Amino acid sequence: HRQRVATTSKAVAEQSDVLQKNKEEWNTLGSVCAVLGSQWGDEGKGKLVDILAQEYDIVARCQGGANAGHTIYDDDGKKYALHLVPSGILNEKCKCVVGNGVVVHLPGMFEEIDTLERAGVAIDPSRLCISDRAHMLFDLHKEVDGLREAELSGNKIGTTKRGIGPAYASKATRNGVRVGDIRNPEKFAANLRLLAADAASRFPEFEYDVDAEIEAYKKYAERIIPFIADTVALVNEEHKAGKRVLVEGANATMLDLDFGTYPFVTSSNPSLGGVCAGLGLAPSKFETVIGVAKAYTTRVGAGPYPTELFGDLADELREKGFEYGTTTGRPRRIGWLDVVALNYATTINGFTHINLTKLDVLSGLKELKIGVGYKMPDGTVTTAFPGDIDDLASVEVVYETVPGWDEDISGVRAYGDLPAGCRGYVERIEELCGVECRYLGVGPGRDAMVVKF
Ligand code: 2SA
Ligand code: GDP
Ligand code: MG
Repeated sequence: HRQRVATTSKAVAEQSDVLQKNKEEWNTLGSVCAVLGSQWGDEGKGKLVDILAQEYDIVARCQGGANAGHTIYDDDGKKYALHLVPSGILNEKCKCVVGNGVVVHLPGMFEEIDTLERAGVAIDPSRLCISDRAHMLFDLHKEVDGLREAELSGNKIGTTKRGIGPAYASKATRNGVRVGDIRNPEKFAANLRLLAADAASRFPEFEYDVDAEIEAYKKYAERIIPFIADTVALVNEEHKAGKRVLVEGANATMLDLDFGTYPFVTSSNPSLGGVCAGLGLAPSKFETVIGVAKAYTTRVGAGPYPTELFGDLADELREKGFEYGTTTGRPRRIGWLDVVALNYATTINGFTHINLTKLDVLSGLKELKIGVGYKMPDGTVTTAFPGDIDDLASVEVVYETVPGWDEDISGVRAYGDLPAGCRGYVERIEELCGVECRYLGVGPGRDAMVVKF
């Protein structure tokens, strides 16, 4: 896989005029741009952020935690799997910010930093800042995540077991511990003890050595304190000084705590509102919001999924698209593109552009289906995304069938060189969504992006 990516990169490096033109295009995206997932995650946000980071000064994460898994490949085809560290880290000129809305597991973050450093990526406080207001996610939150899932038995959410829900619950209950608290050891220890007591009172089987954890965090404090910053002030001041800010969404709108398929969602708001709340940059500053959408769909974890495919075609696409979780390795569920869901995400986030990814995975299919409506049990057809999962589970999807294409498109870099079937598919999606699919992913590599001029 890596070799294929590297080979493609090398071949395409020669097309420098196309790459140069693309760079100019990235500069038209304005001073603040958000890259957000429009489906159930893993649309390829990390890849686009890594590409755009070349033209941005700050790359910020605003919500979620190490449940996110963003896979990117550098120019040599070397693979990086990022979870908490923003995907701008591979661009030396970029400052990466972990915003106040993120839940931070410090040992996990150190592990990620160590892995990146071993791979030759230098990380110091000039490259990475963590918000003093971000909440800490402790091992106890992971344990509670596991205990809650066990309690649900047949109705599991299918979380990543990274402690995300329990960490946001602590935040909302107002007994959470914030990153800045680590600077005050007494306050930190007292608050962690309260958190542990709270979990122990709820779960009889809860086991946690709070003293050992407090000791461990004394060491973590030394390492993390230089990275802690008032990121609200930092991001706003840098923006005022003319620096460009790129937001890296994590998870996606259909997993949004408010807008997603509740309760089969994550515990943050991956949509644009969560970005503003999780960074402290005003909504009026956002000039572009790019919705990343896979040319088909995938989902990990449980919950209704109207366009889900089963059997040989699902298996074929899973293998061709390498659809396995970046964080947990879980096989992803596979489905056709769902335009009802995509339009809903477009409305919520106000996408100015769409990045349609993984078109290359669909090569070879004779025809493709696009979910364009939901037939309800009473026979009515709706294009509105239902708020209730029982309603969603009962719909029959209305499909439109369009021709596919045979050609391998992974080496194509100019829109006009894509086969007619592929262009037809893209243009039909644009018609149905009313948003231009400006960026088209044709492979996992950094260069494998067609810009539709
Ligand atoms: P959680 O752990 O509380 O956020 O899980 C709640 C739901 O959110 C889904 N979720 C995700 N879905 C897709 N990708 C995610 N990240 C990893 C990746 C997933 C992995 O990039 O591949 O490695 O398995 C992600 N994170 C959370 C989750 O499946 C639940 O449905
Ligand atoms: P994210 O969570 O949205 O950043 O996405 P992930 O990194 O979890 O999953 C997307 C996967 O698809 C990664 O393995 C990417 O390398 C890969 N990918 C991204 N865009 C493309 C594309 O256009 N074609 C192919 N074949 N792979 C892609
Ligand atoms: Mg992912």
